[in-house]
Amino acid sequence: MAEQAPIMPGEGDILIVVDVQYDFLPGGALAVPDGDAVIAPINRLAQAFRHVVLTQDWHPEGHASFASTHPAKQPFEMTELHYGSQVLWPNHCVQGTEGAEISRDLKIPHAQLVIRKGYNAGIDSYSGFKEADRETSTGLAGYLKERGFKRVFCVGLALDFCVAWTALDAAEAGFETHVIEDASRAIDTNGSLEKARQEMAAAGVRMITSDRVVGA
Ligand code: VGL
Ligand code: ZN
Repeated sequence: MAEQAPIMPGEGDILIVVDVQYDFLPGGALAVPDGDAVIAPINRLAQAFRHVVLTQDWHPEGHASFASTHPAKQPFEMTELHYGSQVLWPNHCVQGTEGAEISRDLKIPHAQLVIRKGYNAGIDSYSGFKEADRETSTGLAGYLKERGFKRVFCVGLALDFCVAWTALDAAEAGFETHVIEDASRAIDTNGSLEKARQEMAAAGVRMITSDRVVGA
């Protein structure tokens, strides 16, 4: 197979660092297996990108995605909310708590925007672009378009939820979209990783590794 062409990040490219928050890191309320392995590659990638945006999962107490909000439900079970089926999670990323903070081990002082999501009590938001009702927008697509970005590179936690949904919405919004696998880790509950991979492939999202990125 021919070697894949190197990627040289430029003015039209944005790195989106998804949800690298203490609750998704080892010891956190919804720790992603091996989650802290994303930090070193993300820090290297961020050096190669002039333009970086961070997302931050940011739920009010009693959020509809928390199992504790629903009588007799356990984390990782499913329920039906007004917009469709929803995985129920342990309480995580509650606004203003330590667990909701973005890891201080990320070294990205040049990040240009932090987009918070999941702040509506009744709607989850895996995606940095659109909430789980698939209607409520965070404004990120408009922001990226107004600034003229053409290619989106997604990394972070978790590959099968917030990274995948962010990438799917980036592709749908018309960006050429890449997910950098070695800078992401998955939760992988009930087949979620395989499903996310299939959906991303079908949507034309390109899975790459950070060694393709010049300067990372
Ligand atoms: C996430 C589950 C619930 C994520 C956020 O960042 O992937 N997963 N909230
Ligand atoms: Zn969440």
